[in-house]
Amino acid sequence: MLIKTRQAFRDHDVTDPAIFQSRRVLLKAMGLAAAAPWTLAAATQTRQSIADANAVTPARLVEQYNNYYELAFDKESVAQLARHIAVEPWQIEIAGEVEKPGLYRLEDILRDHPRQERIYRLRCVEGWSAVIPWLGFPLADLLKRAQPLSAARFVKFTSAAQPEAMPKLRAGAMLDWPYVEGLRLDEALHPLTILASGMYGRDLPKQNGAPLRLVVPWKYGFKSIKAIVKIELTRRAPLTSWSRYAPSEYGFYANVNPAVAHPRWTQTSERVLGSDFFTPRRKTELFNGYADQVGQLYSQMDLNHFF
Ligand SMILES: Nc1nc2c(c(=O)[nH]1)N[C@H]1C(S)=C(S)[C@@H](COP(=O)(O)O)O[C@H]1N2
Ligand SMILES: [Mo]
Repeated sequence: MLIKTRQAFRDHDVTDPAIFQSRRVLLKAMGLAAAAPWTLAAATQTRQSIADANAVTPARLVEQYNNYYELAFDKESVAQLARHIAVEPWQIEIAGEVEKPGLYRLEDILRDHPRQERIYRLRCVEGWSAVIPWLGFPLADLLKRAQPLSAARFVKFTSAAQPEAMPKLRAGAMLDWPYVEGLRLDEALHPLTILASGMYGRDLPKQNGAPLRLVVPWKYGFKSIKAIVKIELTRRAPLTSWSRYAPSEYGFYANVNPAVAHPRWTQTSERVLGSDFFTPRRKTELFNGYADQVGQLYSQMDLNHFF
């Protein structure tokens, strides 16, 4: 299925016997397996926990646990700090290898591209994930309007730089600001790739990338750049902020892949946001579960390398 709708997610039965099994092993180790009621409770709870891994994450968690390095390097203070970001008026520059470069007003873009709900899993390279109902439209629709020239092969995205509102920009800390990300043109044109201006049925909170952010669900979260002010079509792969900072840790492609470890930690599993101590970690899937839709894009590529 191309797009996981809210309904499809609820109906999806994802009980995983392997995890069910490991839970019983854990209980056995705790000396509890003999007690039938406990086992039964554990089984029920396990089903519940695994089902939760596919349930939409509560909005409050997604709004209060954020990576936004312009603001802070921890996740808990981002929501408060984000209040100072100015999001009105907002313009997006479309530049580079296009027939129709120019400054586009956000309200015009949103008027011409009605929002659809897309429920995607977001998998951060740090090893956690959340299931988020975005409101957005295919990036392809906007790019096609600007009419890419035949020389265009990549897309470079740039985030807003507002030093008054962004402490880490004032400090010149960590990354080379503004935050820059990029996609190959065919990735950018893929129907799963969206520009989101909302989530959970409302406009995007500032900490989640208002007023407009990218969402590329089969790649690690750092590709999903927030507060976009510029989209440039280029001939060469742009140098992205995280690749520049640590090329061996954050590649340009950054496709979710449980078989390729980050140099400092494994990527085989992830903590589902909202999990408690007893919730098993979720097994990370190749392309974050979207292999059927996007695997074809990488048929020529050695996936055993972290790009
Ligand atoms: N401009 C900008 N965009 C960004 C980031 C950032 O620090 N700055 N962090 C990225 C990372 S690492 C992740 S995991 C996601 C987090 O999105 P969320 O806070 O909406 O969950 O945003 C991505 N987009
Ligand atoms: Mo991330």
